Order: sequence, then structure tokens, then C-alpha cells
Amino acid sequence: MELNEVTISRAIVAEQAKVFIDYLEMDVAVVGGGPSGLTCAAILGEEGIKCGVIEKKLSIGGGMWGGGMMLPRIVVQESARRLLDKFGISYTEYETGYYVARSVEAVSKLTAAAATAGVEFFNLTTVEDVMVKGDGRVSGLVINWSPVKMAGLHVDPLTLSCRYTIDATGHDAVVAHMLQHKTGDLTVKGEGFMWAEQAESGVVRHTREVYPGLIVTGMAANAVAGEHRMGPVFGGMLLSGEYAAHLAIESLRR
Ligand code: 48F
Repeated sequence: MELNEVTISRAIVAEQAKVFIDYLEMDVAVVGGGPSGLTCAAILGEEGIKCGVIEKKLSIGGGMWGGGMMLPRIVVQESARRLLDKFGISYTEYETGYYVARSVEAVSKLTAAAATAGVEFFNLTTVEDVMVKGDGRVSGLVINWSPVKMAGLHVDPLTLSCRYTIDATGHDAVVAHMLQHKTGDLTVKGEGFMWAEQAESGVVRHTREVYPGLIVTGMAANAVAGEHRMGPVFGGMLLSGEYAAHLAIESLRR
């Protein structure tokens, strides 16, 4: 068989166009493909929820790839070890209750779990605004290709609708900031100093629906709440992502 370049191009355009059109309406849009967003998406997918991850960068994984200061190892504490097991991420016990995993394996296994569960990934796509109509709920997202933003090109965006949005954009809490800016009804307090114990114990508590239709998870949850930061210990990110998924599932099934 001779390979035809046009067929290759047509296959890519046709398949992605089909998926893109289908996902212009989804149950849950997860904004940000870091550890909290990936965990959340994987669990939503496993529960049969139509979910897409929108990630502005080329690669999925957010701040997990780099481990601690580019040493590609992450630490996960006892409370989240079951999630390492669930996703098949290997680890060693460093001291009682402190588990060390390879950051590259962790990102890969979380991504694979989400993909296997049917989650679609829209990378190189930036969420630049949210949609809030008469009912006062976040009902959709305004998106554009990241290179358009990077080049500062004047190109109008497209929109997609979703029943729930998860802000998993990390320290910047991008979606929550948009609501703060445009409505004044939500305050993003901004994250505090490094204090791993406080930050890790707070992050699941701060994972909640902060605006109708918008759930915050991971560092975005801590940023909204004015909670501390934690550095390269990732248990809270996994637990927060899991809890955000449960919150969305509960609301969707109500
Ligand atoms: O920062 P990130 O990894 O968020 P997280 O899941 O995890 C935080 C940890 O990595 C670490 C930490 C914990 O130990 O403190 O920092 O809370 O991932 C956030 C993702 O969101 C993407 C961004 O590129 C990154 O991959 N993102 C940010 N803004 C946008 C976005 C946007 N406007 N549209 C789409 N994606």
C-alpha cells in the first residue's frame, strides 16, 4: 500500500473536527491539565461523564513534570497513597508515610487513565473567558488557539457549552479570576506562603463550587481561599481532583 499524504491530512482533520463538534457541548470542562485536573477528569470519565480537558500548553501535566526544582520526583503522603495505587503509579517509601514517585510516570499514568476512560484532550487551547447568562451560572467557555494568544493576533474566539466547569489552572486560578474581574461576586484571595502541612490539609476543604457552575480544584482552590502553597508534595492535588469530580458527579445526577 502506498501512503497518500492527503489521506493522512484528511484523517486528522475529519476525526478531530468530529470530536471538536461533539465536544462543543459537554458535561464537564476541566480547564488545566495539571495533576488535579487530570485526576478529576480521569474519575469523571470512569463515571461515564462527557468530559474534556482544555490545556493551553502543548503538553499535558502542568507543574507535575518538573518534580521539585527540576528533579523529576514527587512526594505523596499516606492519605493519597491509595490514588497512586488506583492509577498504577509506582513509588517507594522514603520514610514512614512519605512516598516518592517519578513525576514523568505520574503524569503519564494519570493522562493514560483519563484517555482510557474516554476523556478528550484539547491542548494548545486557551480559555480566555467564561459565559454567564441570565441564570447567573457559568454555562460555557470562550476558547482560542494558544498560538493566537501568544502571537497577539486579532482572531475572534469560539465558544463551548458545559454544565460544569472545573478551574484546575493552578496558582493563577484563571477562571475564578475572570469571574472576580467581571462580576465582583467572587473574591480570589491569592495564595499564601509556603506551608506544606497547612496547604495540604486545606486543599480538599477549599475544593468547592465557588460560583454557580464553577468548581475549583488543586492550587486554584487554595488561591481562591487565600490558603498556603505546598511545593512538590502532590497528595493534596490528587485528593482535591478526586473530590472535585465527586462534587460535579453529585450535582449532575441530582
Ligand atoms: O499548575 P498545575 O499543575 O495545577 P494543579 O493541578 O497542580 C499544582 C502543582 O502542579 C504544583 C503545586 C502542588 O504541589 O503547587 O504547582 O493545581 O496545572 C495547571 C494547568 O492549567 C493550564 C496550565 O498550562 C497548566 O498545565 N492553564 C492555565 N491557564 C489556562 C490553562 C487557560 N487559560 N486555559 C487552559 N489551560
